Amino acid sequence: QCPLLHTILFQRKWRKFRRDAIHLDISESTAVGERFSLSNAVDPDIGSNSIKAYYLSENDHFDIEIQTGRDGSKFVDLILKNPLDREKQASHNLILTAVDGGVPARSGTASIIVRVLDTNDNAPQFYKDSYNINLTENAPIGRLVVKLNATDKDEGSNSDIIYSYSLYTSEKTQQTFSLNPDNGEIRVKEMINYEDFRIYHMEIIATDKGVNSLSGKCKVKILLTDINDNHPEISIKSFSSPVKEDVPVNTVIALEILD
Ligand SMILES: [Ca+2]
Ligand SMILES: [Ca+2]
Ligand SMILES: [Ca+2]
Ligand SMILES: [Ca+2]
Repeated sequence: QCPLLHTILFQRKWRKFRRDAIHLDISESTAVGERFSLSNAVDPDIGSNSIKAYYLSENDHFDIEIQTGRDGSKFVDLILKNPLDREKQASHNLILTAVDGGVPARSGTASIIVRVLDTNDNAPQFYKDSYNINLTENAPIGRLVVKLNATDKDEGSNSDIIYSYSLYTSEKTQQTFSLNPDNGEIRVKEMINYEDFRIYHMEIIATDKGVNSLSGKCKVKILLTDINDNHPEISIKSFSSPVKEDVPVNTVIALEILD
């Protein structure tokens, strides 16, 4: 049989809904049981009075429920039967089929495109819980120590992150190392000296900019490594009795070397 003729026959038999696609925006936090009207999807040519049944394509999240009005017309609602998760599936494509009571029965289909809207239900997460970083003392001011990177599975401002020191981070540490709130870069802010202080502990918080903001934490330990930057100090001990004038050359008086 001619494929083109077959297609034409097929199109005649299958009537169309008023709209080919129904677009619904549904928040991922929508409660199970919530309903969304699909009634205006029906083609007036079929006539809601004559519709006998609706069918929804098989899926994990939605059901339909049909209600009959006083005049016998049928209304169809889409009902959420399982919670949505935008981070797992951001859109759902369903097919709604309406069948009328004629002989032979006529039917039509419309696609339902559900876009899942984001809510802030994921906290920012650092790649690791803790970082140990070795840093040579006397590193120049402005030197990058580490760039932290936290990610957030949500969308838009729900996933935009601000970095900050937690209260656990001492003032001295905060004075010595700067933290860029926008990009998570930690840089040397003050002269660092191994002989003064060897380990800095910090805790960084990543907070998202969502309405009910969520946050994640990580610990950073900066260990200074020594370089030989101290000249030996020489002190000459004084004796109770002065050195005699006629002391022979090469006699050791007293030397103490401190480093
Ligand atoms: Ca989610
Ligand atoms: Ca978030
Ligand atoms: Ca989300
Ligand atoms: Ca040193």
